[in-house]
Order: sequence, then structure tokens, then C-alpha cells
Amino acid sequence: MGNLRTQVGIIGAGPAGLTLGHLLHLQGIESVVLESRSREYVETRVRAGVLEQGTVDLLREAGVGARMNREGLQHGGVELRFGGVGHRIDFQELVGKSITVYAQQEVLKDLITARLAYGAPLFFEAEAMRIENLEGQPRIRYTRAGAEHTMECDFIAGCDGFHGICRPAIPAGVLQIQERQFPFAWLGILARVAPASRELIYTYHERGFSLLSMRSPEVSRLYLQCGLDEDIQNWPDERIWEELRVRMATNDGFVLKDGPIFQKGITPMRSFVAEPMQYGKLFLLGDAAHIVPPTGAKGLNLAVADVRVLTRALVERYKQGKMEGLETYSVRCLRRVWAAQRFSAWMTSTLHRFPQEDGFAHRIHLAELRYVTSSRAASMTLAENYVGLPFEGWE
Ligand code: RFL
Ligand code: PHB
Repeated sequence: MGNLRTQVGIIGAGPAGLTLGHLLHLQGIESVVLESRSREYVETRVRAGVLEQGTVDLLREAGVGARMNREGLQHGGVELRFGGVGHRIDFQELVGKSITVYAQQEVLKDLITARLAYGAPLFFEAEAMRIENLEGQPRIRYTRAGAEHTMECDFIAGCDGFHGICRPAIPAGVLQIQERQFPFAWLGILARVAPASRELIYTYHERGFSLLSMRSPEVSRLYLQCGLDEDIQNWPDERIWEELRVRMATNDGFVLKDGPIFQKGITPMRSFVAEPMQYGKLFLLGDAAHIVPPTGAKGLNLAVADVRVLTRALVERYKQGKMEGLETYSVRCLRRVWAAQRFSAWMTSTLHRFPQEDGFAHRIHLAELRYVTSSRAASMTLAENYVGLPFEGWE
């Protein structure tokens, strides 16, 4: 049983944990990152794809943006499609910002490469089992290579995702959970075929939502709304393409070419917030504290926004001895979290079909989308939320 000591013990090597570890390193603050999975697993897990401009700027300023600059796809707008017609929301023209399509696992590869290059501790297949003494000098008990270890830290950053151990370590009477489960899921695929559009297409159709995204000029990422308890066995490749074609069809003959599907998965749609996001010396970041349905493409970006707030607070604490940033961490993060919850719930409700919806509900969806795409004020509201709200005023 070995003992380790560090300033910030980081549990989880997802976007939250690795970005935090990197920013702290740049500020001369020590950390150890523990990750229960293997490096290969973390670097190949398929998840998010859309980075807000603020996330892109942060990664660039932190010196880990070189490959993203070369390989990321910059988009100045998205298309909303309904009633067989596409409408472009022009982010650049409306709010002067863009988004970048660059896969989450590519961001993680870049952060892992950077961390290993400067030799900061990052342990894969090291699982945190318990965290203790959160109100005093906190400890992490973890296992690595079959042995048990203890790590003493000044602070613990709970970056261990929705199913991690950190959030449940906060006493039940302290936490308040706000939650909403949507009555549908997304079936997502990766296919080796050139994207049928240069930009993302969000489609509302009477048969349900669909989304065209991409990972590269050769790889398409597509999603379609399906039932909550859908069995992926019921979705052979031909059925997926057929359903996507029906939903994405336009009056002017849009063509969706198919190609080999090499990844398939079903994602439930959930909104979840744990308040407060801190307890004693423990701070929760990213999915450990909050989940948004993927329709607004906010999950990874919110994780990075939490990292920004905590880094600043830790720098103040270590360099100036000020505690105020740490004490207000949760309050400042939650403002942005709830803004993103509102937007994600709105995008989700507007673009999906709910069970038992009638013709009235269908026409309300269409009217809402027509309003969003024809009123400049409404288009701008969508644009400024999609590209990411500014940091000033939200922290
Ligand atoms: P993660 O990525 O889940 O990382 C947590 C890490 O902690 C590890 N872990 C532990 N390690 C040590 N000891 C323990 N006891 C541990 N328990 C857990 C886990 O192995 C894991 O490596 O959380 P983080 O860092 O908060 O990042 C959050 C994002 O991953 C998530 O919000 C996004 O992927 C959500 N999301 C999207 N977000 C966007 O911003 N834009 C998008 O376009 C977008 N699309 C998506 C998405 C999520 C999706 N799925 C599959 C949920 C599309 C999909 C389909
Ligand atoms: C993706 O490319 O995976 C993606 C894009 C937009 C979303 C969700 C996921 O809203």
C-alpha cells in the first residue's frame, strides 16, 4: 500500500479532468489524475463533437490547439430543416462567432499527449474507490495494478462523470437533485461516407428528430430519435438509412448517400443537476454534477466552463491565499449550467416528437421553428446560445 501526496487530486480523465490538470500545470499547481479505464478506452470512446468558440479559444490559449486548428472543421452556421425545407442560422452574421467540429476523443488525445510530455502524473486503470475526510485533509483511496493506495490532497476535483463516486460522497441531506428524463433516445452512427452537407442539419419531422453531423470529410455522424427502450438489434443498417432519408427529405430532392456503418449506439436523453457542486474540499465538474440532453451540444463545453471557474479559484487560493473564488465556485458554475439546461431543454422539446402528440402539437413545433428561422431576434437567441454564452455575466 503506497502513499502519495498532491495539491489537487483529480478523479477522471475525461474532458473535465484532463483540461483541469493541464490548466493547473500551466499555473504551477500540482495534480494527479486517476482514471479507471485504459488509455486506449479513453482515446476511442465516441461522444461529443461540437466545440463552442470559447472552448476552442481556451484550448488554443493553453497550447493544445495545434491539431484541432489543422483538423477541426469550423462552421459559421447550422441548418434547421422542417416541412421539407432547410433554413440556415448564420452564426457569423448574427453573433460573429463559430463552432468547431472536432471529436471529443481527439481533444482527449491532445491533452493526454501534452500531459505525458511534461511528465505530470496521469494513471490509467487506477480506480478511485472512496474519498474521505472532505471537510479536513481529504484522501482518495484507489486501486492500481491490484494494489490499494491512498492519496492525500489539498482538494479533490470530482471529474468522474455521471456514474462516478464523487457526487454520491456528498451527504444526502446536502445535495439537491433536479432531474428530467425525456421519453425518447438517440440512435447514433458513424459511417464511412462523405457528409451530405458541409454544416450540421437538425431536422424536425412528424416521424421524429434527426441530426446530420460529421467527424471529417470522409466520416458522417448521424443520429435519429428512437424509443426509450429501443433494441439496437431492431435497427439493421438499411433501416437506419431508410429512416434518415424519410426524415431528412426535402422538396428539392436532398440526397443522403449511405456507406458502411462502423459504430452504433443508443443514448438516453436526460437533464440532471446536482446542487451545490461543492462540499468541503470536494468540487464536482462536468457530468459528475450535470447532464444535458445532447441536442444543444453543451455537455463537453459545460465541463470546460466548470474547469475555467475552478482553475481561477485555485490560482487565487494558491497565489494570493484568497478563498472567495472557491467558496463561490458552485454559485458561479450553476448560472451557466442552468442557462445551458434551459437552452438544451428548449432545443430538445422543439425538435423532437413526444409520445401521443396530436396534430395541434405538430403544428406548434412547426410554428416555433418557423418563428426561430424567420425572426432575426429569435435566430439571434438561438445563435448566441449555440455558439456559447459569453463568460462575463455568467460566472
Ligand atoms: P466523462 O467524459 O464521462 O469522463 C469521466 C471519466 O471519469 C472516469 N471515472 C473514474 N476514474 C477513476 N475512478 C473512478 N471511480 C471513476 N469513475 C469514472 C471515467 O472512466 C471517465 O473517463 O465526463 P466529463 O469529463 O465531465 O465530460 C463530459 C462529456 O464527456 C459529456 O458531457 C459530453 O460527451 C456530452 N456530449 C456532447 N457534449 C458537447 O459539448 N457537444 C456535443 O456535441 C456532445 N454530443 C455528448 C454528445 C454525449 C453523448 N453521449 C454518448 C452521452 C453526444 C453523445 C452521443
Ligand atoms: C455530434 O457531432 O456528435 C453532435 C453534434 C451536435 C449535437 C450532438 C452531437 O447536438
